[in-house]
Amino acid sequence: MSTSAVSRIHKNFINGDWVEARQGRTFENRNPADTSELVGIFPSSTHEDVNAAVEAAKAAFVKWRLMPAPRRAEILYRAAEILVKRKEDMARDMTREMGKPLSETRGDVQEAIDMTYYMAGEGRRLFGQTVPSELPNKFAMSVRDPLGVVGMITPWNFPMAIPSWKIMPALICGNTVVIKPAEDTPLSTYNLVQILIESGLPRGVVNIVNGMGPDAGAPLITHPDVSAVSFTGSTETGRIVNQACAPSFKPCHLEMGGKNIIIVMDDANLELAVEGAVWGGFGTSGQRCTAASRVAVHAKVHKEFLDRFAARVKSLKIGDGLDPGTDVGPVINETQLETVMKYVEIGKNEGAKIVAGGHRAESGGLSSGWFHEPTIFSGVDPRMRIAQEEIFGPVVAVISFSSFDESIEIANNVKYGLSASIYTRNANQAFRAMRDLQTGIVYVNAPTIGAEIQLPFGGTKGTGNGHREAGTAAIDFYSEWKTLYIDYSDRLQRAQIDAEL
Ligand code: UN1
Repeated sequence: MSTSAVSRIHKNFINGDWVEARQGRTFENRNPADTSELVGIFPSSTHEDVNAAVEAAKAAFVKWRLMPAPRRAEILYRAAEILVKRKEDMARDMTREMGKPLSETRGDVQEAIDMTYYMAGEGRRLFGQTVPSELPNKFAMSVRDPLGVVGMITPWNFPMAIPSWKIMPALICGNTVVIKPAEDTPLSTYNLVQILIESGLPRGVVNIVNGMGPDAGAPLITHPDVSAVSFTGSTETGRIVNQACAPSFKPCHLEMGGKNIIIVMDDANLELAVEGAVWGGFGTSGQRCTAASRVAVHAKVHKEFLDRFAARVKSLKIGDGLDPGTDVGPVINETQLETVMKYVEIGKNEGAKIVAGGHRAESGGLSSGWFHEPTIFSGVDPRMRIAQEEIFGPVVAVISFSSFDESIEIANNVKYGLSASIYTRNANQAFRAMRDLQTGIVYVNAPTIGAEIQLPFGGTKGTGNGHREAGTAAIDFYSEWKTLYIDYSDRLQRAQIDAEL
């Protein structure tokens, strides 16, 4: 089945039915590479729709939590199989709705496939602990309980992968879901949930409510029947989500901004470091929370690196992501383009020097999309705003340093802590960097992007609030420990007090 190239009117998905928003309002989803192309029309929901979705998820939880996890897993396995078959169509839809090149949207769908298989496998694990009791004839163990209804708010840059990072672990643990996808990319969440439905997911277990943050997202996170919230997006919005969850102590997982760095030491393989900086800085047009928006280069190799980096970046082809020759697609929307252009001005005013790009890209048929040239600033002081603030666009700040310790200090001296990388051939330096970089993810001789789903994903400081997605770490968020003591001695045994056999 192909959903590509069909402009469709979409609905919310509540309790197994496709329904319009109660107030009948809609919004448009347009292709950022060519805004004359309408990808679809989606409902603009309010608290009434959220209430209906949460009610459905709450009712569905009663049975879903009791379905054995290996049975739940069978649905996920089937979904993964269908995803594999539809990968190309899903990737095309995604490129049309958010712009990144097909090779990358295929990767996004692949990440959802990987996560779905992985979490399906967890259906036969979900390990707890069995430990000896200190008392005789007593059994002690811990098991994982689901939380209930989980509310999810997902971003537009990984519109299938990130919903899968949240939905799949939530489901395998026995939770039910209400998801509000980003208003720029609702179609990819539809495609994912459609596949779960075809795989046999019972009614009400996953519900989609589309719309804007204040109208649909806010009532979701504050709803008393939503037991936990998972949010990926900006640090500013994450703070609002965190505060909204605080009064009721609602568990809340936040995955937020980054100001990730690639450190290039003087002994690095420069060719490799340049390729890493190009992919890390300009993959997804720099719109990854893991994007390498800072590159710190040892003074001894700074000039050579910069020359090569700038030459490579100038040769990148900007265009429609559906065109196989495209390296860099558009940014997501007009607001984001304006933000990028604003930061380019800020960088210039701060005294940094543009060595590649610097402008909106409009010639050669790009004027009807939100394109910006891949842009490099050199001569950047680490305190400048372009070296401190998340831009979320194709702008890289190159900083010079003269010692290993200085590079680590520069790396850590930002308010975010998602991902960092070092290019060096010196094992001692690599291990010191792994120890001292204050980020949730560290790469050696690879760029800051490209995390795999079987390990924890997330960051420190302004990037996160201590939780992680992916791998078994995700299971930790989507389940609650329950500790079980079974005394089969037939007498009162007092822990810490009675010791005799
Ligand atoms: C994101 O940018 O929000 O590690 C997620 C990576 C991808 C995921 C990025 N696997 O770059």
